[in-house]
Amino acid sequence: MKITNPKLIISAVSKKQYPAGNLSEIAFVGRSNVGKSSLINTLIERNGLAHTSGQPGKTQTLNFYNLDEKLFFVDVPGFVYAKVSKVRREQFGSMVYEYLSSRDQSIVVISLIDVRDEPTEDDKLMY
Ligand SMILES: Nc1nc2c(ncn2[C@@H]2O[C@H](COP(=O)(O)OP(=O)(O)O)[C@@H](O)[C@H]2O)c(=O)[nH]1
Ligand SMILES: [Mg+2]
Repeated sequence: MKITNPKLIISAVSKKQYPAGNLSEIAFVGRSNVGKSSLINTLIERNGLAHTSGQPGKTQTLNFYNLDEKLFFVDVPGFVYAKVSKVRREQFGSMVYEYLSSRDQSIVVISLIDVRDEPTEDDKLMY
């Protein structure tokens, strides 16, 4: 299926900002820098739509991409980012938890893990 019109609808930080409607969602989760945004760009064939970075922790919001009004891709913030404070990490954690536990539409969650390392404690927790 070729996507012709992918659009970033919202960068959300809380539940009330999630898009309305009942389109299904595919959420990409995994630690910072594992390649979530790069994978999204590759799948929808749009370089640079989802921002990628060599710096971990760039995406700090839940980014909802509407794909031709058919479904959403959700770029979920990396749940580990050593350089941010513990408080900030806990905020990320609760934002991700709120999203995964409160959405009514069907969600497929794709959990990305770096094959060069063993799954981390955070990878296991996310799983
Ligand atoms: N070697 C390698 N680098 C990748 C791959 N996917 C992404 N990257 C690089 O890893 C960095 C982080 O990617 P990004 O998509 O921003 O990760 P995110 O934080 O999970 O969204 C960027 O510099 C990418 O160019 C991959 O499959 N192989
Ligand atoms: Mg990213």
